[in-house]
Amino acid sequence: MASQTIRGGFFISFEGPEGAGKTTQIGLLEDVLCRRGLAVKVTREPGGTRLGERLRELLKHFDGPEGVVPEAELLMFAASRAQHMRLAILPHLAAGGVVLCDRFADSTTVYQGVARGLDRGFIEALHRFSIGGRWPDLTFLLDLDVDTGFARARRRQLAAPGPADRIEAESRAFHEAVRQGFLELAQSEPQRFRVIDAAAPAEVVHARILEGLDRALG
Ligand code: Z5A
Repeated sequence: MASQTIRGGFFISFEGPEGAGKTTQIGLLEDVLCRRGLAVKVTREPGGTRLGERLRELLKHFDGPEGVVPEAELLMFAASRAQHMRLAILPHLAAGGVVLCDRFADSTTVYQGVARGLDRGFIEALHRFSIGGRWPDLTFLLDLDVDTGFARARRRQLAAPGPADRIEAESRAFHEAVRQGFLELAQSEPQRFRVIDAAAPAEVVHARILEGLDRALG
C-alpha cells in the first residue's frame, strides 16, 4: 500500500538498444520503490493503454508485402504516446506516483529520426504535440554493444520462441546507428540522462541505477 507521494510525481524512462535489460531493471527498481512506500506504475511504449497495445502489435508484427512505411511507423508511435500520456502517465503523476516507462519519446528520436532518417524538426514538433511538455524527470540510458544485445535477444528467443519482430530484424548497421544515436542524445541532455553500462551483471546495473536515482532525488 502506497504511503508516500511526490508532488507532481516522478517520471523515469528507460532507453537503450535491443536487449539492454530495460525490462529486467524496471522490475528490480519497482520492488525497491514499492518497499519505500511509493505508488509505482510500470508501463511501456509502444503500449500502456488498450489502443497503444493494439498499435504495439501492428508496429512489431505487421507483415506481408505492403510493409509499414517509415512515415506511418512514426505516426503510430506518436499516436500510442498521445493516448498513453493523457490516459495513463499524467494521471499517475498528478496523484503523486512514480512512473517507470520502458522506452519513451527518445526512442522515436533515435529509431525513427536517426536510424530511419526522418525529419528531426518534424519529430520534435510531434513530441510537443503528443507529450504536451511533460518529459521524464530522469532517463536511464542502458548502453550495450550491438553484438551482446543480439546474443541476449537470441537466447531469449530460444528460451521462449515468439513471432518475428519487424524492428528487431533490422540490419546491424541500423542497430549500430541506434546505439550511437542514444549516446549522442544523452550527451546533449546531461541533466536528464544517466548513461549506465548495461554489459555488467544485472545486480551491478541495478545498484548503479539506484545510485543515480537517489542522487537525482537528493
Ligand atoms: N521503438 C521505436 O522504434 N520507436 C519508438 O518510439 C518506440 C519503440 C517507443 C519495442 O520493442 C520496439 O519498438 C523496439 C524499439 C521500437 N525495437 N527494437 N529493437 P520491445 O519493447 O519488444 O523491445 P525492446 O524495447 O527493444 O526491449 P527488449 O529487446 O525486450 O530488451 P530489454 O527490455 O532491454 O531487455 P530484457 O528483456 O530485460 O533483457 C533481455 C535478455 O537479456 C533477457 O533474457 C534477460 O534475462 C537478459 N539480461 C538482462 N539484463 C542482463 C544482464 N545485465 N546481463 C546478462 N543478461 C541480461
